[in-house]
Amino acid sequence: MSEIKTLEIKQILKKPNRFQVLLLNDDYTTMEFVVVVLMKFFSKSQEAANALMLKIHIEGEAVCGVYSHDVAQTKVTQVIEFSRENEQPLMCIIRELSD
Ligand code: TYC
Repeated sequence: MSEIKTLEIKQILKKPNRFQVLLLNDDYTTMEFVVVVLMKFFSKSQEAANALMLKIHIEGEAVCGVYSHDVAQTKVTQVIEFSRENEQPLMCIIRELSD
């Protein structure tokens, strides 16, 4: 099979890359604020947001959602912007999922 045909087939079969969005723990962001962020940007219920916030607080980080690169980057930008507007140092990062 020609190299071009192989490349075309690979392109068609390629799974779209997925990206985890994580929140990181810190000593200053309030627990209440993290719960608000999880509900507002990651569509978590109050209970799920509370449990996830505590997981981040204890373990240092947690995956809040998995998205396409575009959506993941937008979440990070929105969360960081919203945090700085509210004088919170909360950090949000992207991690590429390896398949
Ligand atoms: N560790 C913070 C505190 O004790 C709470 C916190 C939780 C901060 C999760 C950031 O992503 C975070 N106030």
